[in-house]
Amino acid sequence: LESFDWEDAFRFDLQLTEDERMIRDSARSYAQEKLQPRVLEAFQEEKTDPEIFREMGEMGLLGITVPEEYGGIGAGYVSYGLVAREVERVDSGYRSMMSVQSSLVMYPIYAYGTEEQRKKYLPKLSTGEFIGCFGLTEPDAGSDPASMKTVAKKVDGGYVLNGSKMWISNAPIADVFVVWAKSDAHGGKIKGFVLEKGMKGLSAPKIANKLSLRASVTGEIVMKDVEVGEDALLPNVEGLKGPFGCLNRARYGISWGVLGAAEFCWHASRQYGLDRKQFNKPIAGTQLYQKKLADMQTEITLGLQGSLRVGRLMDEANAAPEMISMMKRNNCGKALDIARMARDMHGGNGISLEFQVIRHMVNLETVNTYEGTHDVHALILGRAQTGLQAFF
Ligand code: TGC
Ligand code: FAD
Repeated sequence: LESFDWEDAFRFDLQLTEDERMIRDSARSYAQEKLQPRVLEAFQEEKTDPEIFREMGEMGLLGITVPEEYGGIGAGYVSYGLVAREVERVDSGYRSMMSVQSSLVMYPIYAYGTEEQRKKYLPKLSTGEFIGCFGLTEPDAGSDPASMKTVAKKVDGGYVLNGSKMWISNAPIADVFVVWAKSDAHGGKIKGFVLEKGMKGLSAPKIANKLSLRASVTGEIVMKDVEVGEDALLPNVEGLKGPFGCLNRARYGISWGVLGAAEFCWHASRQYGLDRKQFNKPIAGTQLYQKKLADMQTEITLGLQGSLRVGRLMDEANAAPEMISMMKRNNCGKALDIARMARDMHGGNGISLEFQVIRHMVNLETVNTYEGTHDVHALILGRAQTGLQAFF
């Protein structure tokens, strides 16, 4: 029998193409060399450096599945997942910044926009010159986005938007706002609009004092009689399947990203257990400690195989949203368990910023909630196998 690599139990690397490994390695170098050194301060001070978008753009990490003519690199969804894993190995907030820009702003403009909209926004979003945000959630419409109150009223030459969005990643520093509203000109159906910073009546106040995802800025979007031209409408989609088409991609990326955070926690716990002695021996030499390490290794290994499988199906255009729900739910839940375990295994040191596991732990609380909570994805999977919806 061949040897066992504890870090790569199922020889994951052998399942990747050379291009995928190259993209993964360059994302890893960027994340470790440029993001890791600033994350402790960013998290502690609750500061988001907009320059990170420029850097990610330069590294080709924004909108990597978008074709080259619009500034992407036309890579596949496995590559996108690998990048998310490397960025989130440092911090879920940095992966959030990247995935909102890529899946929730560039993707809808590419998939639902006109040629003019693509040319106007995508190249600048891909370099990070423009920062984007995605407004679906509202104060009274989170898990149930169909109950949104934001409206777009048809007027001569365009629309007037009114409403407010809540918990929006990147909003306070955004130049481009993809906002979903019920449009009277479309029978009250949900339509997407692209708004720009500086429009009269548009503001995006920061939500301060988050105790999770502190390196990624979050805000509201307030729209008071915001007038836009016809050219702000994303014409090629209608109804909830518009925002969900974007969420499928972002949720899939999250299923990879959280495993990066989990791997950080696992590796840190292993090393800590080898270095830390109690009762005259390394704590990694105790049975309970090793059981926890074995659980971490197993869940991460299985989670990676699941996300890789879904990624391959996405690249073959043969993936169903329920597959993504399964991997988003499983991997977020498992990563959160792993981070909580890592926090415990570090003892008192586990609560300090310096050892980092508690930062991952509190971040993953958000990731388990946004893009469909753990329980909402259970209901999606329950509906798919019983034919009975249990949302209400
Ligand atoms: P339902 O009746 O299920 O569907 C309504 C219409 O939408 C279509 N659809 C989908 N299309 C594509 N992909 C999917 N995954 C889809 N899911 C549904 C569906 O076919 C239908 O189309 P049509 O043409 O028949 O009208 O809708 P519902 O109202 O019963 O939905 C229930 C539920 C719970 C499944 C759904 O609303 C849900 O997933 N809720 C969670 C909300 C959510 O994920 N919000 C995310 C906000 S964005 C965010 O969190 C960004 S954080 C980013 C970061 O910082 O990284
Ligand atoms: P609720 O929907 O009120 O849920 C509260 C609890 O009730 C949860 O446990 C949930 O599982 C449960 N629940 C709800 N409905 C049911 C049901 N039918 N059956 C059983 N249990 C149920 N949104 C955006 O649009 N864009 C963004 O960029 C964005 N970024 C975010 C960044 C951060 C830091 C955070 C925290 C959130 C962000 N969100 C964003 C919002 C996020 O998607 C919502 O918080 C999420 O969808 C949950 O909605 P809610 O907070 O209203 O919770």
